[in-house]
Order: sequence, then C-alpha cells, then structure tokens
Amino acid sequence: MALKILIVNGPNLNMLGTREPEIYGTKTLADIERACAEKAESLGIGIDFRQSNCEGEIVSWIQQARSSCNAVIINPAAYSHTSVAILDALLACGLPVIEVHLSNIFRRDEFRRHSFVSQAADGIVCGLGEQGYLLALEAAASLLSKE
Ligand code: CA2
Repeated sequence: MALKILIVNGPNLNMLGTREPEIYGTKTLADIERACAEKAESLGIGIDFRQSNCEGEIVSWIQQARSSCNAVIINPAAYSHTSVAILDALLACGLPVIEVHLSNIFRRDEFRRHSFVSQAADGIVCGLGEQGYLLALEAAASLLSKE
C-alpha cells in the first residue's frame, strides 16, 4: 500500500495570504496544499492535508494517524508555543514527525522561540515559507524509505 503522510496546520493558517505577507508570504493555504500534492505525487506518496483552529481536533487527528498514516508533518502555529497536549499526542503516535514553520521563529518575539512540539520532532524546518513544507515531505519520504 502507498505511504501516506498527514499534514496538519494549526490555528489561523486558514488566513494565510490575507495579512502579514512580509512574515508569512502571499501564498494561501490552498496554494500550499496544491504544491504539497504535486510534490507528494512526484515522490509516489499520498497526503492528507488538514487545518484546524481547535487543539482537541488536532490531537484527535494525530491519534487517528497512528493507524492510517506513516508520518506526520505539522505546522502547529500558535499551539507550538503552548500545547503539551499536541506534544503528548505526537510522542504517543509512534510515527516520524517533522515540524514546519513558515517564518523563522528564532528571529521573532521571545515567546515564539520555544516550541513544545519540537521535543517530538525528528526534524524541524523554519523560515523557508511554502518551500519548508516541500522539504519536509522530502525528508519524511527519506526517513520512511530507511524504515
Ligand atoms: O511561522 C509559522 O509558520 C508559525 O507557525 C505561524 C503562526 C505563529 O503563531 C507561529 O509562531 C509561527 C501563526 C499563523 C497565523 O498566520 C496568519 C497569516 C496571515 C493572517 C493571519 C494569520
């Protein structure tokens, strides 16, 4: 069966392309989903691309991924900096995890420089905009090919 990667986007990422282009670029989340689908096809893997503004829903998706997906790519958005619940779900899911941020969180406000989620991540890509998602897909495919 083809490998499948869950790509989760956290709160407010549905607003991409509408504000703060100097930080987050001009691409919408739909643009990023399309680019990810093209990249995944070229890698011969499937994706399940989702966005939620609710922490509990994200936790449930990660729990479900345990039985339906082979890896998780996550941009937890603001929950990166607050959510032990998402960290625990990622630690429990037993899948490779790659954390993505569009912006370079280390160049921004002090409170953005710590991510709880990073403790569960095999790798982190930040500051490269949409390209970060595509690099994360390549990295996840590479990690899975070594399993
Ligand atoms: O750089 C990233 O990808 C972030 O995860 C984005 C989050 C932020 O809280 C993290 O610190 C870093 C914010 C996403 C909200 O993006 C918007 C974009 C345009 C308009 C409104 C929100």
